[in-house]
Amino acid sequence: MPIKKEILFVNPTVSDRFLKIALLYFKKRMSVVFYILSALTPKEYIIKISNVKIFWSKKDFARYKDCLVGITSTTISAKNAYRLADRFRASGAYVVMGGPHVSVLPEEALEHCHSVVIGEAESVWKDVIADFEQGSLKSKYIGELLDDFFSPVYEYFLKLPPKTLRRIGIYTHRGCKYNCEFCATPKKKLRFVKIEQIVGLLRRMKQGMFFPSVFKPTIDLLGDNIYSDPDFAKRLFKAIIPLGISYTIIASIDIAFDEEALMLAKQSGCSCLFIGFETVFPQTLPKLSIPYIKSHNDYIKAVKNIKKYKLRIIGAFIIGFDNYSHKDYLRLLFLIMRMRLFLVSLTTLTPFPGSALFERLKKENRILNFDWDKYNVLARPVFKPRKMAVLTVKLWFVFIRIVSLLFSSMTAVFFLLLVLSIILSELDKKIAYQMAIERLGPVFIVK
Ligand code: B12
Repeated sequence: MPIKKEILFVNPTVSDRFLKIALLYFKKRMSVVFYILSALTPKEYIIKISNVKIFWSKKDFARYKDCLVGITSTTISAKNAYRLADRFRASGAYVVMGGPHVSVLPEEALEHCHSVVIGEAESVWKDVIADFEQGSLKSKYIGELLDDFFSPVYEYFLKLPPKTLRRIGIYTHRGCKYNCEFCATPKKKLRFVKIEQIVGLLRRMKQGMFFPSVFKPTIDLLGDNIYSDPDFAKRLFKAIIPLGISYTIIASIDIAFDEEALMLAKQSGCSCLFIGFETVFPQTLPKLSIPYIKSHNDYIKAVKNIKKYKLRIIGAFIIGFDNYSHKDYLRLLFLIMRMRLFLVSLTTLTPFPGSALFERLKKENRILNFDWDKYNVLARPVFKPRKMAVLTVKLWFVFIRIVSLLFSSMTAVFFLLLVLSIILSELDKKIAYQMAIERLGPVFIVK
């Protein structure tokens, strides 16, 4: 088969209008996946990345005839991902898909693409490239979970422009010590990036910044839960202290009762903790049923303790649990009002394929909709709640959303910044710039 040594990586957008706008904000952020795959691709390939592009023309598809097109997908972007895959495949491109959604439902994806990478790609991407060159792409590649998944790509990342690195953020670990029923990637083995590699990348990120000691870069330290291993978290915080950066991090609530961890987090420049409180019934979730949290009232103590160290909190709550009555929604509302968080993230309980919740609700015949566009966490539940109607849950969602916006300290500023940054990122001609660096092989961001 004729092939061109050119790859287009696509991060598809979603159908929901509100989420689409929110994702435009994240357009400035780049998915780490494509840089990992670029690092593992032979240097002679020309690589292009398309991040949440909304308008596609016929030419965009025709351009990649005989090329490899890699598309990532979550559940809410799955339908868009499939639409794009169909059009690329029809235009003569070789389409490979990967990501949490297609890893669970590879047969569904194979109706739209040539190959699916199931699980993590680091161990199999070289085989995909070799088979593409031989004209013998397999339908499925099953990725192993490598313990040291980052070392093979570290040098590549270290050579990326600091601005690009800042847009990607740093993945400090993969996996989580907890196993929540609603998690779409449950029981993922816990693995960490070496602390010296994280520090190396953070140093690189600071390069070229205007007075980095004054205008500190705010960096996202990404991963499921940094407090999965308290010892790792503390060693990491200590190592970051001399760097003088500001960062945000995701952690489970047990960090609130570890004074040493909170102090080190503050000293090392942590500005904000993203914490999943999820429910007013903490004892029903393993990750919240720690000895310190006997009821939702103990959340207030946890929040106070974190605030003592002047750390901000983005608190995540989920609407739609089976055991919620109207009284419990009111309780949740008052709880959010009392907590006075920096920002409140409110989502509807969504049974993502791959989660234990999906399997349970499917068995109970309670899933109402398998249209993935509807799995957007902000809409009405896609399953039948036990105690109330779907619409009632949606109304509670809207009501609590509005009130919680009024009671989080950053809401107005956040929305202003969101709108501003969308406008700025659209005006930013530099989005279509070439990021080629010698010896890395060219990587282009396409509009
Ligand atoms: C960080 C993060 C975010 C960040 C993204 C920041 C960024 N710069 O990309 C933000 C805050 C924007 C975000 C938002 C959302 N997120 Co999120 N997020 C995560 C998190 C914690 C890490 C994702 C990540 O990048 N991991 C590191 C990369 C390297 O891993 P990976 O994506 O799995 O990719 C590997 C393989 O899947 C494969 N692969 C992936 N794509 C491709 C493509 C090709 C071509 C190939 C060959 C291979 C391949 O290779 C990669 C390397 O091994 C995950 C949890 C998790 N454990 O994955 C949740 C997760 C991805 N998010 C999830 C969800 C639901 C959301 C939201 C809907 C909102 C929410 N929960 O509030 C939004 C929607 C965003 C969207 N576009 O769809 C779910 C997705 C479930 C699903 N089936 O769709 C996850 C899995 C959480 C969970 N455990 O349930 N999220």
